[in-house]
Amino acid sequence: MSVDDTSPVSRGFVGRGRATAHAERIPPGQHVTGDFPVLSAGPTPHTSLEQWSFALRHGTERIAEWSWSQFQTLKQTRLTADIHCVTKWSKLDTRWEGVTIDTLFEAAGLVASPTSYVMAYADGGYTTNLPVADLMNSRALIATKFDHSPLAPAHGGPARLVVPHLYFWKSAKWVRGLTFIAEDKPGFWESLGYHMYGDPWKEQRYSGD
Ligand SMILES: Nc1nc2c(c(=O)[nH]1)N[C@H]1C(S)=C(S)[C@@H](COP(=O)(O)O)O[C@H]1N2
Ligand SMILES: [Mo]
Repeated sequence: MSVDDTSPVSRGFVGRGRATAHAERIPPGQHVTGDFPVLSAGPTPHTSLEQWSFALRHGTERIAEWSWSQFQTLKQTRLTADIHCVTKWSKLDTRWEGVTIDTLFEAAGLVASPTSYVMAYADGGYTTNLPVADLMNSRALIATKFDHSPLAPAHGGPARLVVPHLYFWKSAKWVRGLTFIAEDKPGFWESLGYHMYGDPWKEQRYSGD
């Protein structure tokens, strides 16, 4: 929506109208921000593209691994979605580009997932647990671009997981791979009391929610 300066309605009115128009897109307890806050539990790691790789692992087995240049040859998919941080900001219509988990599975020759859960792991030691089902059917990306530009290091560049239908802590920045795990177990924030699943529409912020 654009605001016309010659419009007879005041900006305040237009502002409320805009908020109301998006109300059904805002999960309970969230507010919309136009900014893109940076939330990191530690310093931003800087891995060169030459050193970077992305792997699918199962126990000690490496099912597949791609270098940065190999990763670029995989089918690239665009995803526009609303994101929701557990600290209560939501950002609408964020635009990402990268490789879907479906594409990774196909490229790895995986016809079925070896387990029902994965642990995403990242440079700097961050981890987060996810059901494999939540990563399939183009609902998740390993994103290398935001707003048509290479992903900024502070926001997870060179590559981050994006799973917009779950609270944004599940979208691991600086992601380097997925490890298939036989049983669900907590990652970094989940061990510190965050919810194991994190559905923003059910306000699954903390364990017990
Ligand atoms: N590796 C890593 N990934 C992370 C985090 C982190 O601290 N380290 N923070 C998470 C949290 S709590 C949120 S809200 C989002 C923030 O992403 P942003 O900094 O791009 O807004 O990244 C998630 N992914
Ligand atoms: Mo967060």
